[in-house]
Amino acid sequence: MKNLDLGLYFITDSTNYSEEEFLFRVEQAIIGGATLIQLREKEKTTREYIHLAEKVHTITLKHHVPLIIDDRVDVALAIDAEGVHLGADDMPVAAARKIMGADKIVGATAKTAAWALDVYKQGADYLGVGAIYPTTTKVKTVLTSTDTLRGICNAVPIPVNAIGGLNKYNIDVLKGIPIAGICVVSAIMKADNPKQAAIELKARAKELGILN
Ligand code: TZP
Ligand code: MG
Repeated sequence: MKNLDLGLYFITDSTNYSEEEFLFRVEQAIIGGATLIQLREKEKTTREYIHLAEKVHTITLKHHVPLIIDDRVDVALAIDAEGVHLGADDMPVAAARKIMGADKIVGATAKTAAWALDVYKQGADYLGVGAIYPTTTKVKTVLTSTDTLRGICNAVPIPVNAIGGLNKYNIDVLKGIPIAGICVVSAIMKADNPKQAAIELKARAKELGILN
C-alpha cells in the first residue's frame, strides 16, 4: 500500500474564480493543512485542463503535497501528476493502472461494498465514498449512508475517504467509522479564508478522533 496522507483531501472547483484567485486559494488550503489536492475540472478543454494542472502542480510540488487529476489519465500523465481519480463513467481502474504504472496513485469512487471490492481488485489505491450529505457542488451522485460507508471501510484493505456536503459542523456523523480522511470542495473552496477553513476542519476532525 502507498504511503498516502488522505486526512484532508481538498478537491478544487475553479468556477467563478479568476485563475489568480483560484491558485491563491489552492495554496492557502495547502498551507492550512490540506494533505492531498485533486484538480477537478468539468468544463475545460483538454488544453485548458493541462494548462491549469501545470500551474497547480507547481504549487503542490513546492509544498510536497500530491496532485490528483479528476477523470483524466491523459491529463495526469501529460503533467506528470502524482495520480488520477476515476468515477463510474471514467476509464476503468485496471486500464488506468496499466497505463500509469504501479507507482502512480489511482483513486476511485465507490458507492457499495461490492463496487469497492471490484475497484480494489483492479488496483485502486484509495476510495472516495459519498455523498454523505447533499452537496452544492455540481456532481452526479446519490446519498450514501454512514452504514454503507462503514461497510465499505470494512470490505477493503485500502484507505477510504468520506465526501459530500462535509464541513466542520457536521463531520461528527463520521466519528468511529474507520475512514482515512475527509474530502471537501465547498467547505474550503468557498470559504472566506480557505487557509483558516482547512485549519478548523482538520482541528475538528482531530477533536472527534476522525484524524490522528
Ligand atoms: N462526489 C460526491 S459528492 C462530491 C463529489 C465530487 C462533491 C463534494 O463537494 P462538497 O462541496 O464538499 O459537498
Ligand atoms: Mg469522474
